[in-house]
Amino acid sequence: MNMKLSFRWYGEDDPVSLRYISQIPGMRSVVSAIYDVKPGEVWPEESLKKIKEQCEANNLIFDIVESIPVHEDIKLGRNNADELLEVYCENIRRCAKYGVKCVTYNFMPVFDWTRTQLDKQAPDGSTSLVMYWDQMRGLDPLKDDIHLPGWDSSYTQQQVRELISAYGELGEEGLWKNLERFLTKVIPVAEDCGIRMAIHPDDPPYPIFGLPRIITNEENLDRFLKIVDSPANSLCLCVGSLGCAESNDVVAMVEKYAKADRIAFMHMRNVKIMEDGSFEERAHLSSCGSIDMYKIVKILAKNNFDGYVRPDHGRMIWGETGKPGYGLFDRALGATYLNGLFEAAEKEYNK
Ligand code: DNO
Repeated sequence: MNMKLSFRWYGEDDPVSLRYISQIPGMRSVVSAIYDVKPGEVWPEESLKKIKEQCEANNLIFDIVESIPVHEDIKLGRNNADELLEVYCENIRRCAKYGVKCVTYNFMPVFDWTRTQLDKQAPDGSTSLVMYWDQMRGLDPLKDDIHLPGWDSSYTQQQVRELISAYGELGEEGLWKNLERFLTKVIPVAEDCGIRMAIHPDDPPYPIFGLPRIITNEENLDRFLKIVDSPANSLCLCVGSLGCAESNDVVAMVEKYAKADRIAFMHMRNVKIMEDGSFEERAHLSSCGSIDMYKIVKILAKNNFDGYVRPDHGRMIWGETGKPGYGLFDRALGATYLNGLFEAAEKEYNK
């Protein structure tokens, strides 16, 4: 196959073992990161070496990192941003030294993905992550002491308040400016060491709590790609993140950016958009959600996509417990489904 099938692994504490991951048919690459180092610190080489060796011992390749987190002070353009950018570049060099070819990151202020419930039960007894507006409305992180799933729980309520007001002052254009500074510094380093940087879209792709969110739609993705016009400055095209806003035509986006060779990594997950704009994460199959997975895979195959693909969040099924979205069973089913779609599409288009 052209595409490189991968699976996210959270390191030795992950209840899903590399051995089990290696038993999934067609599995090639492991997506991981160094989790015991704070954003803004250098990743120890021994830790990278260890993951590489553990993967190799299981016949897997550690060549994709998700994520090297971007420190809030870089996003806010604070005085220490240059120093932190130096550390970021050093981490890219170190990853490259141990065989990494693609690094995923995001530029979301304060919070990564936002959901209101991690274990919403479907009629069949499976559970998944959801974002319901009825649960979301009325929450105000400036007033209430709330911690939504997906947020960095190491912030105190006071720190969250300060960050939110700092981003309020910065605004969208300020965030763009700091992203530009990040890319201008980081992309040449990535180019030099053969790494493609893949930005993850904001999830969900609209402002939450008045925080600026900029990696959200086609217009903004175009703007992002133009800042540094190089394959090293690419997208992690997460169909579930972009696809949970009805206004985004994800299929058209995949087509445009695959043609331009600006997708380094595909996150494949299905979501069902509800009438009021809420959404539920669903099984990977097209028929289970709002996204046509087969159309997307056909477009990738037509464009000879040879980047990384991973089955993104799965439901919890068959009594499995573990990290919400990141169990073994449903993601393995997702992988198998994707293998089927890709085999069919690649044979069709690459005769
Ligand atoms: C959610 C993930 C994100 C992603 C980061 C990339 O499950 O897709 O947390 O890893 O946004 O930096």
